[in-house]
Amino acid sequence: MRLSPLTKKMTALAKAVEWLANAQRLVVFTGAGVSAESGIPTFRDQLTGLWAKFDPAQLATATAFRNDPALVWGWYEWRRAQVAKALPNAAHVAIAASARHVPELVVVTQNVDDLHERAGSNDVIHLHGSLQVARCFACARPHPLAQCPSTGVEASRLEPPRCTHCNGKIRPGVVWFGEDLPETALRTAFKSARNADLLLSVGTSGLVYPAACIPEIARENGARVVHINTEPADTKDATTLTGRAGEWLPKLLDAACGTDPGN
Ligand code: BJW
Ligand code: ZN
Repeated sequence: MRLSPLTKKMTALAKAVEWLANAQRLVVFTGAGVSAESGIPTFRDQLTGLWAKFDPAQLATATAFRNDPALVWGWYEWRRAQVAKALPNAAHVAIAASARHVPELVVVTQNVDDLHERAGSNDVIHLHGSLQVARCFACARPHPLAQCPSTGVEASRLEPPRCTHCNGKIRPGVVWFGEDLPETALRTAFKSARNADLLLSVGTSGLVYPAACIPEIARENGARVVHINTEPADTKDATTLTGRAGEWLPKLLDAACGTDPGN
C-alpha cells in the first residue's frame, strides 16, 4: 500500500511521540539548523548558508589563520556579535524543557553558539568548541574575551589580541577543519549515543565527521533515531520529521509529555 505524504508525516509524528513518551535516555544531537530560527546562519544552506558567501578554506582552517589572522579574527568576532544579539528560539526552549520529562537527557551540539545554555540546558557537550572562548595560537593558554565583541561588521578585518604570556596571536576556541575535536567531549558524546534509547538529530546536514557518526552509533546500539530537518532526509533507517525545528520540537514535546514547553 502506498502512503500519501500527509499519512507518512502523521505516522512519523506518531512514532516519534510514542518513542519520546517512553524514552529513558535521550540524546539530542544538534547542528546549525537549530539556531537558524534565531537568525544565526547555517553553513550549507544554498542561499543563506555561510559557505554560500565565504570560503571555508580561507576562514575555518589553521592555515587560513596563519595566512591572514586579521581576516579570520574579524570574521569570528562578527559572528560572535551576531550570537550575542540572538535569542534562543522555540526549539532550544523545547529541548531544555524535555529535561523535566525524560530521566536522562544529554544535549550534544556541533554549534559554537550558547543558545542551548541560554534556553536553560545544562552540561551541553560542544563538539566544535565555542565562540565565547579563545586561546593562544602559539601556547594554547586560554585568553579571556570581553563580553561584547569589538566588531559587528561582516567583512571587517581585526587584528587578534596578543597572549599575555608569550605574545602569540589569540585564535577563536572553535574546531577548524583538520583539527581534532576536544577529546573528552567526543568520548562522552559517543558514550551517550551508545547508551541512548532515543536520539533526536536536529538541524544538521550530517556531512561533517566525526560528529556525523553519532546518530549511526546510537542506531547500531539499538536506539530509535528521529531526524528533524527542513530538508527531507534520504535515510531508510530513521524516522524523519520534515520542517522547522522550532515548529516540530514544541509539538513533539507537548504530544509526548502533555506539556507546553514554555511552562
Ligand atoms: C534546519 C533549519 C530549521 C536549516 N529547522 N533544520 C577530506 C579532506 C579534509 C578533511 C576531511 C575530508 N573528509 C573528511 C574530512 C574530515 C572533516 C570533514 O568531515 N569534512 C567534511 C566536510 C568532508 N572533519 C574534520 O576535519 C574534523 N576533524 C577531524 O576529522 O580531525 C581528524 C583529522 C585530522 C587531520 C586531517 C583530517 C582529519 C573537524 C571538523 C570541524 C568542523 N568545523 C566547523 C566550523 C566550526 C567553527 C565555525 O563555526 O566556524 O563546524 S565546519 C561546520 O560544519 C561547523 C558545523 O558544526 C559543522 C556541521 O554543520 P551543520 O551543523 O550540520 O550545519 P549545515 O549548514 O551543514 O546543516 C544545517 C542543516 O540544518 C541543513 O540540513 C538544513 O536543511 C537544516 N535546517 N534550517 C531544522 N529551521
Ligand atoms: Zn601564548
